This record gives sequence, structure tokens and C-alpha cells, in this order.
Amino acid sequence: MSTTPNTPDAVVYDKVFTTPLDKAARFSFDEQVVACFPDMIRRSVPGYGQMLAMLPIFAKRHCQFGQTNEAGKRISRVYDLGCSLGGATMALLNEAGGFTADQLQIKAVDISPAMTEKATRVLAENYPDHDIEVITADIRGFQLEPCDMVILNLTLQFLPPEDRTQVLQTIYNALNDGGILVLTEKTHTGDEQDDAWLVERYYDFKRANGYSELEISGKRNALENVLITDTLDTHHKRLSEVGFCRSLTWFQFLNFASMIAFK
Ligand code: GEK
Repeated sequence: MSTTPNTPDAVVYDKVFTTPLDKAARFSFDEQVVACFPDMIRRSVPGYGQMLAMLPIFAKRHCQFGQTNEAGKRISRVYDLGCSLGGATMALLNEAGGFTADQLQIKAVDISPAMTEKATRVLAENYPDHDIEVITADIRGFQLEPCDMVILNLTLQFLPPEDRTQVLQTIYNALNDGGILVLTEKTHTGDEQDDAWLVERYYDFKRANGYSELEISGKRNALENVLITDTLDTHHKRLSEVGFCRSLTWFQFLNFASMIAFK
């Protein structure tokens, strides 16, 4: 792993798949991935920055300060489920939302201790006055307190498909009326030709971002049966089944899409 000096937060380049790996090695969110995660996600997810940039704008419109904190002050509770290093949480707190430090209570949850350890440190350093709790937990079976907004950014895709409805049901139940879920996923269309084209252009996107053939094929193998995509149709049907009155796809870039669901 190499770093670039002279940047405020030295960027650690993603070199996880630069050497051939055991073909059976599965992708995991371990220390090696954590160290280069911001670079990895920026170079691997088309539109990642654009999707995050809309989170504070959505929060501003839909957070209704429907909860109270321990001091009895009205706040909006927001969950960032599968938070990794807190990218979505940090985006939520940028100026576009216009929130003061005491208006949002953010609970950021991730199953990987390597992720939550670093997220805890980074968030405490950057947002010392904000009410942010980082929790190490599996979002399957995790109990949510009443909330105004839930962010599931590129996380549902890592759960076994049979566990996805239960997680969405828990989210739906915890949201206040008028609350929102922002769900971002890698997707497929179900049409063989369209999917082949989208996947090839996605690999072109990765090549353009400096990934080699070895890195692209290494990650593809490691993600097999770890990241399982659904179609947008399946997502919207599932959202409707758990009770959301409306959902729409508000962003799409190649095979990545972000949906918003309204309670
Ligand atoms: C971002 N949202 O930067 N419970 C909790 N966390 C899980 C589970 C689970 N069952 N399974 C996987 N994760 C982030 C990016 S990354 C997306 C999310 C990616 C966690 C896993 O540990 C990892 O941190 C995250 O989901 C997925 O906006 O790397 O493509």
C-alpha cells in the first residue's frame, strides 16, 4: 500500500487486488480494505460522491425533528446502516443540510470492527460536538429506535437475499410517518444483453480509474456470492411489501442506483 504525502488526509491507494490471490478468497472488510477504503469506494462506485451529496438535501426536506434526545431536546434520529468509515454520515453533516450540531442524532452501524474502530476515531476528530454513536453490530436483528431517516448505502447487497426483507421491515417499523429510507445498490436489469453492456462499461469505468485487468478480475472473483445484486423491480416490490407507500429511483449511473422510499 502506498500513500501520497502533502494531502491533508494522506490517500491510501487501493492495491488489494494487485497481486494474484487464491481464487477462493472471499472479499472481506478487513484491516487491509479499511486502510484504503475511501480510495476504493471512490474509484469503484460510479456516482458515489454525487449520491452522498444529496443526503443532506434529502435530510433537510424530510427530517421533522420527531424524536427527543436524552436532554429532552427535539432532534431527528438518523441511521447510517453499513456505515463503513462514516462517508454517508459525514456527507449528511455538510453545509447543504444546514443542520446545527445538536439537531441530528446519528447512529452509524457496521458489522466490521475494523471499520467501526476507524469510523469512531475519524468522526470524533471531525465532529466532536455532534451526537454521533458508532455501533459494531449486524444489521440483521438490530433493533432501531424511532427515527426520521435511514441510509442503507451499498449495504443491503451484502446480506443474503433471504434476510433483506426482514431488515427493511425493521427499518419501516422504526421510521416515523413522513420518514425516508435512502437505499443505494449495485443492480442488474435481468436482460442478458443490457447487463453484459452495463458490466463491461463498469469495468471500463474501473480501468479509467486506474484499475488493472488483474485487479478487476481479482475483485470480481472475490465478490462472487458475497455481493448479490437485485433488479430495481425486485427492490421496489420489496419496499412496497414491507409497507412503504411510495418509492422511486432518484439516481442511476451504469449498474448502480439509488432509491428513496417514503413512509
Ligand atoms: C458508505 N455505506 O461509504 N451488518 C452491518 N454491516 C454490514 C453487514 C451486516 N450484516 N454486512 C456488510 N456490512 C458506506 C459503504 S460498504 C459498500 C458501505 C462497499 C458492511 C460492511 O462491513 C461494509 O463496511 C459495508 O457494509 C458495505 O456510504 O464496500 O461496496
